Amino acid sequence: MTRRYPPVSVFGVPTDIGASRRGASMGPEALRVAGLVEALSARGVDVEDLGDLSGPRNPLSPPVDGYRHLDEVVAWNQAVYQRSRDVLAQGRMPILLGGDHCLAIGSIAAVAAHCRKAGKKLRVLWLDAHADFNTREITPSGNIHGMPVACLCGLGPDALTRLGGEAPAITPEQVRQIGIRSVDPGEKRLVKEYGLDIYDMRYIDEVGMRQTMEEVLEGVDEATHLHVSFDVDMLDPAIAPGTGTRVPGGVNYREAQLIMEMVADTGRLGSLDVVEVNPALDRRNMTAKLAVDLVESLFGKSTLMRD
Ligand code: B3U
Ligand code: MN
Ligand code: MN
Repeated sequence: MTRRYPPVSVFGVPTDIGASRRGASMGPEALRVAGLVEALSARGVDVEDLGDLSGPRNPLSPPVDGYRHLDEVVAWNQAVYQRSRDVLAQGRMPILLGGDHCLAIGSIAAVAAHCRKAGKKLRVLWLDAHADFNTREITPSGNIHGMPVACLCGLGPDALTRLGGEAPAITPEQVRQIGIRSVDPGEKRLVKEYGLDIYDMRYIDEVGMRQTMEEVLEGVDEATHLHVSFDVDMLDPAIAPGTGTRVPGGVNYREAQLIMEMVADTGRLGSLDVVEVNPALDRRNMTAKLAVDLVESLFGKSTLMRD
């Protein structure tokens, strides 16, 4: 059986505004150079590349009231929100090439608004080494790429929590986090308080990736829209060194492939972010190439039975 995928619109969001190390702004080109668009079209996907969004430059300022570069982060996310909604309204699947992870505030707010309108159930798979659930009170850095899940769940400044008008955009029950292994002390308390469903590395070690993904995907049905927010720092730094906040002990190659294959098998992938690729820290574009390899699996490449 050949699985049919909806048409895809890829766009780049070349910024590192939410991070403290520069370089993720080069991520979109690195992913293109690694052949992302060609790989999708080789899978038979109808894919267009809309080019890059633009936004303010990184002023490299210190945090103000707990947030670094809030105005600039808002400007980028307004652009991401609008472009994502436009793509979804055309019946196409947005694939956002980051850029740092603060951009998921705009993309997921747009997907949530789209799902509400279309009567779809949204589930967000957050693939990351970090929980990204900080707030201005507890952040160790002021970096907003450590806050997107909290903002989406309504914890944060109005300009980010209300991008789509309503707040919160999503509830913690809609989120499954996979690959987590670095959570700050205050953040730990907050994820417990909000009941986030976290499949951390210890859990993956103990039960294996197959059972983890079965649990992650439990209840997904025809009415479900799956949004995958893929921070490449979920991967072990040995195979993915090109990212700003590397944490040892990450997801290995086979486990990462299985995540993507099991998502592909559901046939419910509706939108995707690929974020935190930092070519300045990479070796021969290997992190971008691996990300492309994994995106191919998300589109059914290695699922022999369904090809
Ligand atoms: N939790 C830390 C580090 C971090 C979060 N996300 C990334 N790094 N990429 C923070 O600064 O919030
Ligand atoms: Mn992240
Ligand atoms: Mn991360």
